[in-house]
Amino acid sequence: MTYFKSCCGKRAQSLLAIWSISWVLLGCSGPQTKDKLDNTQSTHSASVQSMSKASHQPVKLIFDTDFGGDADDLGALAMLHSYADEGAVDLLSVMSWANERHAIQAIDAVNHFYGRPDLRIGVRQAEQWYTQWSYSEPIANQFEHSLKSASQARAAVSLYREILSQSDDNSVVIVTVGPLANIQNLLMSEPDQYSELNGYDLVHQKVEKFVIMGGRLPDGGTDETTEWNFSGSMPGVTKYVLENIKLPIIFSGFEVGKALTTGSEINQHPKNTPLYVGYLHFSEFAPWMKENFTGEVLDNATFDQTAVMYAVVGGVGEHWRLSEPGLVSANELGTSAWRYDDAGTHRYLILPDSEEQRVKTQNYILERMMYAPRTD
Ligand SMILES: [Ca+2]
Repeated sequence: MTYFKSCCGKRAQSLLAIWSISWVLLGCSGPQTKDKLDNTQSTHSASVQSMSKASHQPVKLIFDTDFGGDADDLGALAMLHSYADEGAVDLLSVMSWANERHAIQAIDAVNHFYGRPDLRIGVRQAEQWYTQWSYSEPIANQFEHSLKSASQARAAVSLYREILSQSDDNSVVIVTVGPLANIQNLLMSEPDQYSELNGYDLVHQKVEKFVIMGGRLPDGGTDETTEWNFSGSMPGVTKYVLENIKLPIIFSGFEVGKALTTGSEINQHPKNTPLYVGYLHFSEFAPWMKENFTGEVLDNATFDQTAVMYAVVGGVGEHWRLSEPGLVSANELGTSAWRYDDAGTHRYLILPDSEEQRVKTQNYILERMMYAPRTD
C-alpha cells in the first residue's frame, strides 16, 4: 500500500496538502471499525491447509514495496516468508520504492528474522527522507540486520536486470505493492553487463505476469481520490508502466483490501517480533491511526497482503474471483480507469459480498502474517 488509498473527505485533502510539500508525510489509509473476527485456530488451519494444497511449483517472485508507510507491506512480507518456508514461493528479491532512512535496514531485519539474511534487496535511487512515524526505525533498531544504510543495498534497476537475465523465459512473477517507479525505471533501462536487452525486452522475455496492488477498480474514482500506489505523487509513472507492459497483469484494487480488516489480532502475537513491533508503532504514530491509539495494535485495511496471496496461491473460487479480461489505464495523476476487452491482458480481483467469506479470507491472511519463523 498505500499511504493514501483509504483516504476520503477532508482528511484526504488535508493530508494531500501536507504530502504535496514533502515526501515525508505519505498520505493515509483510515482506521476502520469492525466487529471482532471469529479468530479460531481451527478456522485458520483449515483455511491455510486448503490453500496449501493448491500449491505446485514454487512461484519465482520479486516483491516491490513501499515498506514503512502502511503496515500492510510488513504483513505482506511476513506472509511471503511463510510461503517460502513451505516451498510455495522462491523469493528472489525485495525491491524497495521507499527511501526512508531506515527502510532498507528494516527490510533486511525482517528477512534476517525469518531466516533469510542473504535475500537480496534493491532500492530505488532517489534522495532519502526520514519520518518518525515509519515503523522501519523501530524494527531496524530492535532486530539484527546486515545492511547499515540504503547505500549498501543494490540499485533496484540493476538488481532487477541481474535477476531477470538469469531467469528462465516467462518464469518470474513481479508483485508490486507500492508506487511503480522501480518498474518504470526497469522498463526504461538500457542494456548493461547483465543483458544486452533493453528493459522493455528483458521484462517481456523473462516475466510471466505482474500482480499489482493499486488503482480503484472497476470505478476509477476521481483525481481527488486517486489510490496511493497509482499516484505516488509521481505524475505519469503509472500511466507509463501500464502503457508499456503487454504481459498479463492481475490487479488487487483499493476495494479489495479496504473490505478486509486485520491488525488487532497481532496483539496476541509474540512481542519480540518485527510484526508486532512494526504494527504497534504504526498504530501509535501513523497520522491516520494515532488518534485512535490506546496502547494496542489497531485494525487497519489489508491491501498488500491480497496481492501476495493471489500471486502465490491464487485463491480464485475460494476467496475471490477474477473479472473478465480488460484493460486498466491511468491518467497522468494515476487515476485509474477500466474497460472490458476480450483481448485485454488485465483482470482484477473481486471479493464476494458475503461477510462470512470476508472473515474467512481475513483469517487466512492473519494466520499467514502471524506465522512463526523457522528456528533452524
Ligand atoms: Ca505498500
